[in-house]
Amino acid sequence: MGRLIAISNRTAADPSARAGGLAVAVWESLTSTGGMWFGWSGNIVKGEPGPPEHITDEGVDFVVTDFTEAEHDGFYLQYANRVIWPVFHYRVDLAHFGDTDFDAYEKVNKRIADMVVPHLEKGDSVWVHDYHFLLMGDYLRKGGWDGPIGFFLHIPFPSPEVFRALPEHEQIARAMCAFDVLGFQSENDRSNFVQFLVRSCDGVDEGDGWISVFGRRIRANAYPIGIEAESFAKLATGQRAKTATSRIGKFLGGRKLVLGVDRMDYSKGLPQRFEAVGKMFDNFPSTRGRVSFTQIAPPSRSKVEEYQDLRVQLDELAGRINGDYGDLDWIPLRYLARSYDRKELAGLYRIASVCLVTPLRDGMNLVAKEFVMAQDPDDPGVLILSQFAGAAEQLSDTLIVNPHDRYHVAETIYKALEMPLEERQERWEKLRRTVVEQDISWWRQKFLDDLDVDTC
Ligand code: ADQ
Repeated sequence: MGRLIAISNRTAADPSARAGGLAVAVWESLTSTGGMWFGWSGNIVKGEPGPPEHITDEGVDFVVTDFTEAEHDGFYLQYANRVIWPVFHYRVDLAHFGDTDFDAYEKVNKRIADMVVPHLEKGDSVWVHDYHFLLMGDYLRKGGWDGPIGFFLHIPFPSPEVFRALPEHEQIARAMCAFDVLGFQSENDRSNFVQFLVRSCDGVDEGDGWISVFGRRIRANAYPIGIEAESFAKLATGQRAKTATSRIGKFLGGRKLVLGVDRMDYSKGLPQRFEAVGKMFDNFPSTRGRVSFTQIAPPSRSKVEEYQDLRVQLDELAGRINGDYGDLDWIPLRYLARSYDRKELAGLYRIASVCLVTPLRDGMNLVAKEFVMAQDPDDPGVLILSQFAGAAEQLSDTLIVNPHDRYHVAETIYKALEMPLEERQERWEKLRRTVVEQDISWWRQKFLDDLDVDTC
């Protein structure tokens, strides 16, 4: 059985990063096959970085490197997060196409590839993660590696027209075809990628995921990422969850909770969501004083200007909505710019009558799946899901909305709040089954089977 070699920007070398689903899935694969995990240490250094640090934990060898200030800025903050992230989320208007950032992106991809190649042995399979490393396959090949390389994109792949807005799209597409198996979150993303190859690169779609392009045969498929479904359900009835439920219960005082949980990111559609909630209080006066909306949104990438602007916009909107609708004994909209422990989140999901997952674009969105698993089967809440989240392909039995249509979102929240118990249970049972069947282990296995990695 060959080893699995993982490459991602952040690794689970830091035990606190191990709680997330992805870290768990990759970790499980590595401990079962034996393997290595390469990435960034999380440190930024002045001057040249020292030699990579080796850490061994439970049979997994981590090799992590520091970034220089120039790498962290050009590769991470600029090209990855101010070019690829906005363009792949259909926000070309927010992209900053600098002169030198792609150079930094190329150099970091090459430097990490050069760090990996000497460790590779015959029989190994490489699994590269996410938009930071779109060029990694090409550099591994140039470094002499001809064994299998898989790639999984956690964010959307945009439509060909939008992808073409990226000045370096040709180089990126060609480099991506050095991977053997390319995994996308949804059929929609997969089809965008394949359409680009067929229309712009003379690729031939041979069916069943196979594509001939640039003299190679590669596979592109949808592998929707899942969560650790059963264990998340257990968290929702644990002590820590109950404490969180009782704390928010005191605040609610019998009112119904409408909940949002997101990283503070412009892709998540938070201003549009706040406005829709305002519209609901406006158009459905019976909800006033009876319903409270709480949005949990820890700031992320706060060194990037667009994220700072979003924070200001949300602060203003929250103030305005509370000013317009609030009363002496009622706060219509609460917005908590901090993160909570997963166990506490599970409790909040469980007590919520409605969860709003309304991104303008999202690769998958795991909050939607976590909310489903946290519900009480005797009295499940209702998930309202954006048609632009990858999760909408799997969770089509829930209430699906266009997040730009504030009136319709407002109406849907009202409909969810009024939904009879029987309908809520029927819908929830279908969602639960999907989330349990297509959990994180299912996702990992499906991908690694296609990459032909033998795991036990
Ligand atoms: P993200 O954009 O980070 O992930 P998401 O899928 O929703 O988005 O995952 C967020 C995770 O962070 C969830 O597990 C959630 O519980 C947690 N989280 C969110 N807000 C939190 C808060 N306030 N406090 C504590 N925890 C919080 C990227 C892509 C997604 C894709 C995932 C996985 O953008 O589309 O689903 O990767 O592939």
